[in-house]
Amino acid sequence: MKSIIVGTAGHIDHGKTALVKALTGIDADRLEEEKRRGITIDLGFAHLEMAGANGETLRLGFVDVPGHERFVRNMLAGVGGIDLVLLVIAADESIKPQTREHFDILQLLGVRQGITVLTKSDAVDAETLDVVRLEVEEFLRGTFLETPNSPIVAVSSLTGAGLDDLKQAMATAAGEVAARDPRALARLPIDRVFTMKGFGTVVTGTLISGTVRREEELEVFPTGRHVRVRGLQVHGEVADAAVAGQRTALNLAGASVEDLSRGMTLAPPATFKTTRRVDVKLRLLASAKRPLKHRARVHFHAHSMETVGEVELSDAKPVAPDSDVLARIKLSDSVLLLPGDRFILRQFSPVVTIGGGTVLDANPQSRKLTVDETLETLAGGDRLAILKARIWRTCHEGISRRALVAETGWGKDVIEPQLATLVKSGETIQIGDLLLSRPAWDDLKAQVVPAVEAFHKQNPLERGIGKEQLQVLTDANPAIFAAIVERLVREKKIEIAGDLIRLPGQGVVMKDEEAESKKRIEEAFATTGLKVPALHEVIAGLNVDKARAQKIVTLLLRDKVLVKISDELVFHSAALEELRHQIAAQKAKSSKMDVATFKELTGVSRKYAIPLLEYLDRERVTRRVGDAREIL
Ligand SMILES: Nc1nc2c(ncn2[C@@H]2O[C@H](COP(=O)(O)OP(=O)(O)OP(=O)(O)O)[C@@H](O)[C@H]2O)c(=O)[nH]1
Ligand SMILES: [Mg+2]
Repeated sequence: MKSIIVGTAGHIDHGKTALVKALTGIDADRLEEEKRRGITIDLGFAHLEMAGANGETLRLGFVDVPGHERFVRNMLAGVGGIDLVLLVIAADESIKPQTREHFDILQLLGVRQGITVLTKSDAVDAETLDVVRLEVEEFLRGTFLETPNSPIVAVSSLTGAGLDDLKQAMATAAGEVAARDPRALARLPIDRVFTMKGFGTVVTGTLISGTVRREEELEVFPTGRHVRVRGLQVHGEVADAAVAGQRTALNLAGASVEDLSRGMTLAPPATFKTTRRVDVKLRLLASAKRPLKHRARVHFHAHSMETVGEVELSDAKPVAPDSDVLARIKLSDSVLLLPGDRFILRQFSPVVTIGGGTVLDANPQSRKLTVDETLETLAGGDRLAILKARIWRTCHEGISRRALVAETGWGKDVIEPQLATLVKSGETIQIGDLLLSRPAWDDLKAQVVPAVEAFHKQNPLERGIGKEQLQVLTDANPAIFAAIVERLVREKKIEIAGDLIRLPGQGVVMKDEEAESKKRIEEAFATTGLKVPALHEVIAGLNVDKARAQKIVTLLLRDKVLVKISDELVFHSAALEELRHQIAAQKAKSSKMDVATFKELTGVSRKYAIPLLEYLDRERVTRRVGDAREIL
C-alpha cells in the first residue's frame, strides 16, 4: 500500500472542488460560507483508495485549495506536503492569473509529479478544447508538467466524461512518486485545530515525514508544549499509526484549542530547535515586477506556517527577476524549519507571489550572511560533504551527534554510516559523543605544548600550569581538551602532576640565589620552633628582590612547608607538628588547659599564644570553653 497526497491547484471557479467530489464522492467545501457562496475559502480534504498501476492499493489523500486570489495564503498552507498535483484549468476559460500564480508556487515548492486537468469539457466544443489544449501545452513547456511526460486529461465532472482516463493517469503518476521514509523523524505541520465532542482537541495535517503512533508523546513547535497522542485517524478511520504521506488527524491530550494553531509543527520531543533566521537558496520569479532589495520585507510561507521576513543579501546587491541567489531571511516568529524545506515569498504589499526557494541552514553560525564554501556545500553537496561542512564549521567546539540530527533532520541511521566513513579516514576525530575536524584537532594539539613551554619560561618557580588555566588558554571544550592532554601524555610530550601539567622532567628550576633564599627562609623558620621571626625581617635579609622573595614564600606556603596562621605569623610545619604532639601529651594529664598552662607548655609569649590557640581551635585540636580550652 502506498500513501500519497494529491493537491488541487488552479484559478477560481475552474472546477477543483467539483473534480475532487467527482473522484471521491466527498464535498471538500466544509464551511457553511463556502457552500453558500459556491467558492472555496479554506483548505478542504477528501480521500480515495484505488488500485495502483502495478496492482498495489493506493491511498490518496486530497487537499483541495481555494482559487480566489485573496485566499492564496490558505492555498499555501495546504500545498506544502503534496506529492502529486492536479492542475485544474477550465476548458471554457483557459489560463487565468491564479493558474499562473499557483503553478509558480508548485514549481518553487519542487512538486515533481502532476496531471493537468482540463475541466468543464462539456461546456466547450471539440475545436475549442483542442485550442485550449495547445495553449496549455505551450504554457507547460519546459516544466515538470510538460507533455508527454505528464499528461493533459480533459474531463467533465458534470457528465463523468474522462474521469476513468484521469484515474488511470493518477495511478501511473502515483507509481512515479518517490516513497517517503517512514523511519525518518516525524514532522506534522498543523493545518486545522478544532474540538470534537467526546474527544477534545483534534489537529489535522499532512504528515510530511516519519511515523506517528498512538500514545506517543510529541512536542509542539515553537511553543515547546508536550502533548500525547490519545487517538489517531488516517483518512477518517481509526488507526494505530500514521506514516509519511498520509492525511493525519490526532486527538491530543495536554493541549486545548487555544494552545494550538495552524502553522505549528508536531515532532518528537527535544529533537529539534526552532529558528528565527535561515540561510536559503532563493529564486525571484520572472513575473516579479521589481528586483528584490536588501532588507526587503516579505511574507514568508513554509509548510502550513506563515510569518513576516526580512531578506538579507550578500553585498546588499538587489536580486533581479528570474534569477537565483544565496540569501538569509530573518523571521518575525520562531519556526521549525530544516534544510531542504521549501518556502514561498510574497511581496509585502501588494501581496503577490514573487519567489521562493529551499532552506539550506536553519542554524546559521554567523551574525551576518556569509556566502562562503560552507554555504555552497550546504546548497549543493551530498550528505557526506554536508556533514563534513557542519562539523568543520564548529572548529574547536566540535558538535554532538544529537546536534547534527537537529541541524539536518536526518535520523541516526542516515548519519551514522557517513560519520563512520569520516572517522575511519581520519578526517574527523571522535571524542565521546563529540565530532571534531582533523584541522581543528591538530590546531588545538599544536597549541598545548608551546603554551606549557611558555608558562615554564615565565614562571620558573612553578612546577607546572594548572589544567583549567591551560584549557582556558587553548579555548577548547573540556572534553576535547581532556582528550588532547591524554594523547600528548601518551606521546610523552607533556606530564601530569596532580592538577598541574608540565613538560617532561620539568621540576622547579631555580636560579642559585633563589634556591639559596628558599633554603634560608625555610631554615629561619625551622630553627626557631614556635618563637618565629617576623616574615618581613627574614625577607629583608635575603639576596633577592622583594617580589621574588614573596613568590618563594608563596611556593613554600603552597607546598605546606610553611603555614600561615594569621596575617603576621608564619610557622614551619614541623614546629606545628611538634606542637600537636605536645598537646596530645598534655591531654593525658588533663583534658582542660588555660592560656597560662599553654604558655608554660610551649614557652611562647601571649602575642603568639592567642593566635596559636585560635589556630588549634580551627584545626579542631582544641575547643574553646569560656577562657580555657578543652583538648579534643
Ligand atoms: N459544466 C460544468 N460545470 C462545472 C464542472 N465542474 C465544475 N463546474 C461548475 O463550476 C463552478 C465552480 O466549481 P468549483 O468546483 O466550486 O470550482 P473551484 O475551482 O473549486 O472554485 P474555488 O474553490 O472557489 O477556486 C460550480 O458551479 C460547478 O458546478 C464541469 O465539469 N462542467
Ligand atoms: Mg473549490
